[in-house]
Amino acid sequence: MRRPNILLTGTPGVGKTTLGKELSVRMGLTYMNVGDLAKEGELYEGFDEEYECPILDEDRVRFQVIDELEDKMSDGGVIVDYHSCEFFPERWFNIVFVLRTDNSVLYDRLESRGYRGKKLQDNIQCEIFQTIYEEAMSSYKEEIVHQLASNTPEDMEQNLEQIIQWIEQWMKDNN
Ligand code: DAT
Repeated sequence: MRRPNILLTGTPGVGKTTLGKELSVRMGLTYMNVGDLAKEGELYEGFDEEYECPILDEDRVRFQVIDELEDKMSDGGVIVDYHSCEFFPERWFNIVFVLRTDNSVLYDRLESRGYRGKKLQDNIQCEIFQTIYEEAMSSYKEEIVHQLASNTPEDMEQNLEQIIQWIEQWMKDNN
């Protein structure tokens, strides 16, 4: 039985992890959080004092993580969660969802996550400039990239239902 691979992307705090984990439970898919893989592998190249967080070694994330994921991706049925999307092989994903959150809502979420100052401002700006959406549109075929509003629990439920419907249709069409 073939199953699709799904990319969930968007600015930190938009709800990728919450949605991805719930989707994996409901559909029996494998959830992979690339940020967590980088943390587990300690793929860092220093510490950013201003951001008060480790600096990811993007090259090692690219190569090590991609190597690690490659086999899983070819089996299908994987949900990948990451706040960037340009360095994954395009062929991995059957569909890409970019979650979007209104500025004031995102501000509160990131503040309660402990983000302050420049780190908070930069992430809000990333969302205002729809940076990740544009990155997705230039990295994948436009027709497989979809934006989903992710402000309220009702949005999340609606998004889950929509994605599940899409998965079920994909499995009918591809098996
Ligand atoms: P991300 O993985 O994109 O960084 P998250 O899943 O950790 O985001 O969510 C950040 C916070 O927002 C977390 O406290 C859960 C909450 N949240 C996520 N999606 C939501 C939604 N649709 N409605 C209300 N709260 C949501």
